[in-house]
Amino acid sequence: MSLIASDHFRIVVGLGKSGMSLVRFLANRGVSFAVADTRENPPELATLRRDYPQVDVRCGELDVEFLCRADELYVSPGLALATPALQAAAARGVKLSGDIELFARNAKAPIVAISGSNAKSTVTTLVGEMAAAAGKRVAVGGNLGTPALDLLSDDVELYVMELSSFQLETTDDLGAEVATVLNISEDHMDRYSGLPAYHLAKHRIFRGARQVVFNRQDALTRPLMSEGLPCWTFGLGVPDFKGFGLREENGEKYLAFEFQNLMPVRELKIRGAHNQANALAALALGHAVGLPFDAMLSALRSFAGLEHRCQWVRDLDGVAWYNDSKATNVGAALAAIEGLGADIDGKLVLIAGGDGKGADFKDLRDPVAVNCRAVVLMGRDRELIAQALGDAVPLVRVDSLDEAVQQCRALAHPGDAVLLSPACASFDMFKNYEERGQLFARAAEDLA
Ligand code: UMA
Ligand code: ADP
Repeated sequence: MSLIASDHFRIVVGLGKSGMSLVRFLANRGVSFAVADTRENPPELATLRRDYPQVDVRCGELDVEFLCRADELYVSPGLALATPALQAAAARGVKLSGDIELFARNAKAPIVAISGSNAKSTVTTLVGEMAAAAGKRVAVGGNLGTPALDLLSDDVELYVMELSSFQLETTDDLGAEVATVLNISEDHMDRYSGLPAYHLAKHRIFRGARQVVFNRQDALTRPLMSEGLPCWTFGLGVPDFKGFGLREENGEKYLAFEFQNLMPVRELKIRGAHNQANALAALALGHAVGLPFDAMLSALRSFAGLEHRCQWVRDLDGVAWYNDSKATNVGAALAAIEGLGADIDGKLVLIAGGDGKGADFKDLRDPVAVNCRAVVLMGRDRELIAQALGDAVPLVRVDSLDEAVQQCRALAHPGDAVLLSPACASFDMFKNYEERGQLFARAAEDLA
């Protein structure tokens, strides 16, 4: 049974990947709906017109009267709920919802739900690989990759979902088997009034959860109301009851659960303290849903990390080049600067800048002063970063990524590493972070 009333009229607002998944879901269940998008030519318009020519679609400025014909609006995570037309419709009694709420109402298998400012994709992928190694029929997606509704199937035994704060804003009752917020640092400040509002959105992930996982090193990840729920924890310190952490024995560092060593840290292919935390988080989530340790550890041993996350590109004249294009906020760039900075003999030459999404860059100053030889700045918000860094290290301004790569070649000494870790979104100069990372890697590979 599909848990969706068929006598109501819906409007899908936003015709990107998640909007199109909503269209398929609603059409397959015979629900009547229309589509709206503020863009004149939304990405999935041609697909919609080809596959569902009968669906009424309105492009351009949202029309409140049109929206008010619906009982419920399914709003894309790309559109702020504060959009005046959406608020006007809500004020007239139209319910605002989203694809994840519908997914949760219709999923028949347990859900592992993962949010956080950083590491979501890495941990989601890891838990998915652990479940597959344990022989589970697992579906992995959400903010990462396949939209949630496209994953729904009676064959699935476990859903592993990466969820963004935008998706959670329209989700009232997720009902996950286990939910986590991995870490919280400033991101998307162009969509939120401040950190408290962003924190509240993230914490909606715990609604209806049967178990929770939180980060012992980040108080903001603790669920506000978890009394009575089984709580598992992770962190880089020595673990205690129900905790995952690190233990040292005979000079060897181990991933550990409670009082038991699980696996030497050196067997992980993914590098840096932040990735040890990610491995521990994945173990905690997998353990909560009953995955056996042997399968989880074998998945951990073979996981080489995701593209664009502190990914090694090449060595040239004693300088290593790393692509961390996915560092779209300050917290992610800090993890890379501190993690990689501690791992190399020399210094970092950092490429930063882009669309800062309203962030405050001041936390970059001290780690940059300690770890960097120079910073090459590009993109729309490069002057905001320059102001935050002050005279910590030499700053070089450039107008293109190619120019940035040339400058890094000239600035780096043998033993140094060049790191693209922009602390910003890419949309001011590139299609997305993948394109930025690919162009960087190509330019670095082309250096003779
Ligand atoms: N937009 C409009 N008008 C609209 C609708 C969207 O101008 O009516 C614009 C907005 O600027 C928006 C952009 O289009 O940012 C994309 O919106 P969309 O509705 O076309 O997005 P989808 O293709 O459905 O992609 C969304 C997620 N995008 C966002 O949350 C911005 C994808 O996450 C997600 O993979 C996909 O659903 C499937 O679930 C991407 C992302 O950048 C990877 N997420 C952010 C992040 O990870 O930081 C949260
Ligand atoms: P998300 O899906 O939340 O963006 P990713 O796994 O794609 O997370 O990683 C995004 C960025 O965050 C990468 O640049 C990566 O180096 C950095 N990162 C990974 N793990 C952590 C962590 N535990 N804390 C802070 N930053 C991290």
